[in-house]
Amino acid sequence: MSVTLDTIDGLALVSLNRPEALNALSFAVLNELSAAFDEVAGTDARALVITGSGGKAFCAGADIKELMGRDLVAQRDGAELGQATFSKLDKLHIPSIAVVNGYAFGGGLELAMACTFRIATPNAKMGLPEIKLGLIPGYGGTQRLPRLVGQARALEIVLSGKSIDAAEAERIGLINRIVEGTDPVALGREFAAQFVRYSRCATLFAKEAIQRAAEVSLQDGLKVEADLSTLAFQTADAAEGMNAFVEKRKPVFKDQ
Ligand code: DAK
Repeated sequence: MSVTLDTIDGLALVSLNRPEALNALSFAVLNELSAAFDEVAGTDARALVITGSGGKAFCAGADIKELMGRDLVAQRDGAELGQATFSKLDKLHIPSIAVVNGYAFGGGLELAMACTFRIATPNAKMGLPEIKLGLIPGYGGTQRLPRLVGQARALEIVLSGKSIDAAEAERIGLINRIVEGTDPVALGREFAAQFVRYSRCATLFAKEAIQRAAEVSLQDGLKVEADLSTLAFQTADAAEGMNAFVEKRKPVFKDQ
């Protein structure tokens, strides 16, 4: 298996374990990731952390050697598999964090961009170099990158195929922050600690409302917010949170 799924302290941990190929995404790896995301969706994990093993790469992209020589129908199926897998990740009810501790190119950056958050070590290098292979991104990169960094920067990154470092990625909003350390799991857990204690219901509603902002008009987005914020008031966790404030104690959320 090139993908492992573990649980530590209520966090789901997905690791890419193909260091000899810099964790490149073969179709087998994509299928394993898809199954892992299904499994995570069925657990009560409060967040998902994704890491790449080997210390050199988060993921060097689609497996170039495997992509070669496939016919048009197989390529189309491949693009749909990659997109569907990353959409599953994007739509998980819990936040996900990609820990980019080295290279994240092509499909590797597309995987990271489908996560709710991206953190990176100072040595990280990111890019969508498909143009250098005569290709364009096929696993969501042309759609998620402009939503994160704006159209002009996305065009520059995709049309040049250039690699950008962690400092630049942070500056343009491609990553949330640079983190220092050698244990990617520990870095992911530390980042997740700031939100895992809150109600899963409120977390889900907030994530859903903000993600919808990128897809709908302001008017429709405000309606989504009105609906979801009203729904949040109906939860037991909202009653607990407000009671705890009035009673000057810490809330105990039960995800209900
Ligand atoms: N695929 C397959 N193998 C890879 C790989 C990749 N993406 N990246 C690295 N490897 C393998 C290398 O071939 C090498 O294997 P051996 O030769 O030892 O057997 C091993 O990993 C170590 O790599 P290097 O020797 O190259 O290591 P370096 O430190 O020298 O260089 C590097 C690291 C990350 C700069 C370099 O490996 C590199 O440039 N890798 C390729 C990065 C890349 O171009 N990624 C984007 C791929 S395109 C689709 C449409 C589009 C796409 C997919 C599907 N459909 C319509 C279906 C495109 C997606 C992409 O991601």
